[in-house]
Amino acid sequence: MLTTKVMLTGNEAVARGAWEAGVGLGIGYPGTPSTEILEALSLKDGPEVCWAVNEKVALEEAYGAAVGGLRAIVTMKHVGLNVAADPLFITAYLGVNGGLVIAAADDPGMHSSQNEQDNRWYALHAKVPMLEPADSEECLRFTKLAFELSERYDVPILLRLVTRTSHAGGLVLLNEEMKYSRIKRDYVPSPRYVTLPGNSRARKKVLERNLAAIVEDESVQTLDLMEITSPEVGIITSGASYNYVKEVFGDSCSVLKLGLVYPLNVNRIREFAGMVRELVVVEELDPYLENNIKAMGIRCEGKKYITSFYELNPQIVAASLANTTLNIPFPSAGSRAEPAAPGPLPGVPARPALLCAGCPHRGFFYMAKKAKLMMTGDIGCYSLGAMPPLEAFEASICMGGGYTMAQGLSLTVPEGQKVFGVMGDSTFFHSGITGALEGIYNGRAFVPVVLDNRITAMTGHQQNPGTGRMMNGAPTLMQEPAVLFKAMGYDPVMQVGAYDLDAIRSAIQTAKMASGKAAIVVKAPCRLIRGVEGGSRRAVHQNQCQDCRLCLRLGCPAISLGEDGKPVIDALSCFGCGICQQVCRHESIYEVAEVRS
Ligand SMILES: Cc1ncc(C[n+]2csc(CCOP(=O)(O)OP(=O)(O)O)c2C)c(N)n1
Repeated sequence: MLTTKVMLTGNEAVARGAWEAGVGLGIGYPGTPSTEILEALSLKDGPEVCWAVNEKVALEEAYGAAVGGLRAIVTMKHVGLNVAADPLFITAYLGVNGGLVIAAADDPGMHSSQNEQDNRWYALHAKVPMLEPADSEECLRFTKLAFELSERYDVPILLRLVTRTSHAGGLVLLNEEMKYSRIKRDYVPSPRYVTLPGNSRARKKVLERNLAAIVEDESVQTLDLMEITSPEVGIITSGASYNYVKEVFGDSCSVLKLGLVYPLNVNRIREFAGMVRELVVVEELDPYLENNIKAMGIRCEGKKYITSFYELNPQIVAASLANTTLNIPFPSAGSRAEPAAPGPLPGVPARPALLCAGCPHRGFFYMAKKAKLMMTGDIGCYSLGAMPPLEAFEASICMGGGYTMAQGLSLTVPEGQKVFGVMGDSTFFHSGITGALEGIYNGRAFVPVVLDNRITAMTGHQQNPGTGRMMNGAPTLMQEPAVLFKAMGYDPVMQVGAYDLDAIRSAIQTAKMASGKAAIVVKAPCRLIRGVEGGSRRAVHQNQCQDCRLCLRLGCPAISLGEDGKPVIDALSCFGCGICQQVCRHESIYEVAEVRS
């Protein structure tokens, strides 16, 4: 066998594991830190790989493929599992045919997320076995095994990743001669796939039996690591936290690293607890392992020492256990730093996130603020429209919530006032359409707005139904939010160019006054899409500038104050969108004759 050692991120290794397992379908919705799993899988020959419109759709489609006998992997970020929770709970009851693996990546520390929910509770709650790899090698091995376990125990398997496992690189040994071979089981029609109470009552017993059996499975035993090196302190841990524990303590204390984090192997934990004097649980986020171990009647401590806030690292683990009564030697004394909250490094100025220079979202937000709209927002690049100086909307909750929250708010405002809701194109297709329909159905005083930049920008430019391309680049029907609004009954539906401030102003005005139900689509492609051309760059006539600083209220990173205190436009960052020229009241901003792209 010809093998090579390669460096893969955890996400790439999950993709490789799925490919080696003969996966027939990879499907998901983008979301940091999980996005690159499907992107890596799509580069391989063999499986069908695609972006779905949302996570619920992805899981349901994958489940259909699994029932038909294919192996399928579904990918999403942690909050995606909230969207997919309905089918998740049911698929555990119904059982699978081909292996079904759900790779969901948590984001402790909220590097790129709205919350830091600990998805291990989903496994417990939905009764879906969960594997948690600690590094890239395990990502590959655990993913591969997950498909076998799914088929053997007739349940979907959750693969829990966190930002560090997903994005960190690690060495993986690959069999160079391996070829893709799609696994397909026969489809056997059965009433068991129908969710009716009678079926589910019977299936629940099967599920409980299978959950008990999976813990005893021989191959599952290979997922845990029991390292007995000291009778004093034993640490129970899993996933990324294992790496921090090893970096701090090396072999100076005993460690039980759990690979199967639901259901827990009670006997193994009890055996380990019996071999050490004191038991400590080191885990990121919630006391999931700790609570469960305590519920087994085993004495241990965890959150008494280790914070449940944000991401752990070796420094935090070391500092948290340093000043305790635990008899625990610290081989690496240098790691006893104080825990630090996420934030800028000392001495580095904080730089708030900003929309890019030339971002097509900026003009609408500027005009919305001027029009003093009451507006709710959503999740995407355009979330930054809530930040100073744009400060265009007051609240946002989750994908799709931008429209529905606005409708609730509309019940609280004076008669005649309308509440606007704004979201991006990918978010509109993900879960905005149903909210827009709600607005028509219940006749809310609400105006839906789509900032349509023709791409899923926030997560790195994935295709969506509005781009007219599938994940593999093949053409498909290009969906237009304006057409969908019209079909629902919105009238007038106004589509305006994102860099045309007059058109945006008049669309907002019309929508405010319309007796019918108005909707607005603000359209221009994201300036970072390859091939999108900018306009002529702009510059400031320094002697004509009246220093009113209106242009600075756009929050464009290309515009700053020069040495003489007047605004200057950085020639390299300016995209030539021209909205600064439109807001300038003194004609002090002009086009420089040179085309940039
Ligand atoms: C349920 C859920 N799934 C995925 C994400 C990750 N995510 C955040 S914004 C976004 C897409 C934004 O795209 P779009 O609406 O087109 O706006 P843009 O970033 O292009 O402005 C995604 C996928 C999330 N936050 N929540």
